[in-house]
Amino acid sequence: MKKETIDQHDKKLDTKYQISWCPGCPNFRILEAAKLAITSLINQGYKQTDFAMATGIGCHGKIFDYLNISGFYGLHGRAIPTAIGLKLGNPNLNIIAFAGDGDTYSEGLQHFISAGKHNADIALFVHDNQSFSLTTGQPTPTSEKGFKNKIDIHGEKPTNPINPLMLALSSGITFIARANARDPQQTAKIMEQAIKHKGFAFVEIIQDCVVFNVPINNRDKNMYYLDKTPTTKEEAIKLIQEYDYNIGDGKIALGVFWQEQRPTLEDQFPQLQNIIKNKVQGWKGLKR
Ligand SMILES: Cc1ncc(C[n+]2csc(CCOP(=O)(O)OP(=O)(O)O)c2C)c(N)n1
Repeated sequence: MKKETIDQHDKKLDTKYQISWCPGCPNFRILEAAKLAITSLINQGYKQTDFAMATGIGCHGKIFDYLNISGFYGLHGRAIPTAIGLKLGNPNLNIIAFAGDGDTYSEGLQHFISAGKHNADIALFVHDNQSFSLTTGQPTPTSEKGFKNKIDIHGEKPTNPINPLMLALSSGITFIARANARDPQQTAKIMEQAIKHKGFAFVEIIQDCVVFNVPINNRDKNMYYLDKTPTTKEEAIKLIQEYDYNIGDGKIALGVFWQEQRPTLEDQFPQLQNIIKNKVQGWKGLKR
């Protein structure tokens, strides 16, 4: 990971819309991290128009209005296929999917697993507040056991949460990382690495929910950054399993847990190679 940090984001990335997230919501910091990551890439020669996003529906999805890059405000659970569609439409774009934990691990679960298999060259940033927050706090697959809510029969989630990083590893995802929303500088660096990764890059962003999942707030004391990316799956699994997504005193590792290179989805489309090689804008540049 690079040492330098960027303090200020490029103001071109701001929009005129008033932000309607709750005061204190870490989504503000995820937005800031995304702006810092894109600013850093712009400083390295990328253009603002080289990026596009797809979002799901939820509190996280509102980022579509606050980040000035092109994109598609998609459907709940469908940020990943929407992002893949954008990539296949113009493979020269760097596509970012912003999604919620409900979006990704509940309604959109199948897309997450198959994206791992196909290895489309997109980056997925999951705002994991362990709750369906826009719809007022129903449990998602990552909500902790005992999560108090209005839909479980006894008012509490009876089952253990899934560990999305384990799922990512077993789905063959080629870049797997975890970040802390409260630390935009480090999150930006991880996002930057994810965007540069050739293949499907998944960044799980641990996020508090200041209204509907208060017990998970303030876990920073349990978090630490990995010094280096594990080189074996055994090592990666050991670190991933330190945190089981229940509330406890266990350590929560942050950083890149896994990275490997495999042919991407786009590599398998002969039609796309001309577009990629000649950097033409999308399919209209195709010679028929
Ligand atoms: C197909 C579909 N199913 C369900 C909904 C209802 N819905 C809208 S937002 C939302 C919760 C989003 O939760 P999550 O993805 O975790 O994002 P958060 O609000 O926590 O950021 C749900 C269930 C919907 N809009 N569309």
